[in-house]
Amino acid sequence: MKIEFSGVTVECVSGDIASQADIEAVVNAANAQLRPGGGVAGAIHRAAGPGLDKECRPLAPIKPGQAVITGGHNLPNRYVIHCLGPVYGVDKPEDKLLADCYRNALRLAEENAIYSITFPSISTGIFGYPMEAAAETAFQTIRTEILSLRKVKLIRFVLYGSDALAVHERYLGKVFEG
Ligand code: AR6
Repeated sequence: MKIEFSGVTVECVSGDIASQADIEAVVNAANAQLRPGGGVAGAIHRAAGPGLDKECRPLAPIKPGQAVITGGHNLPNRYVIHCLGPVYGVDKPEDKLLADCYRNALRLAEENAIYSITFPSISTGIFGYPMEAAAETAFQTIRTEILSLRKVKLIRFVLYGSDALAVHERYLGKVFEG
């Protein structure tokens, strides 16, 4: 499913965030130390190779809501934007910190003249954020931020599995068309 809003395409697909070869910047659901770990971070570091871990070390630690940018190394993407999402029930207020992730990632993309960016559903795996609430916050933040974007023209959410895709499609419709 895709929508157009203020000249920007926002779309949801199911798949693997580490296999989005047509996208310039891939967003990592990182840990504070920017180390490989599991989930999205594991998939991204595995595909990128050890050069990414090495580039990340001097940039760590990062705080919840923060985003930093590196090269893509062996990934098919030119850049990786690493975001630390809130741990649900621990880092508060969760919705503000999650919104900060999306806002800061889009601002870094804009500063680096990035045309296309792909997001996973930050914080909804190991960090335990309920997916519906996370999807609503993500799309509301993106809707507001799109109005200041000049370079970014394609925003793709890559979801793991049909349930995650269905939730995100529902909120994409609700926030942009509802
Ligand atoms: N492609 C797309 N989505 C994925 C993939 C993938 N390859 N793998 C998992 N997901 P998570 P978090 C989904 O746990 O909650 C790491 O160990 C997953 O189903 O990767 O922000 C880090 O090192 C879920 O919906 O990120 C941190 O310690 C979503 O992506 C911690 O986990 C995010 O799951 C970050 O936890």
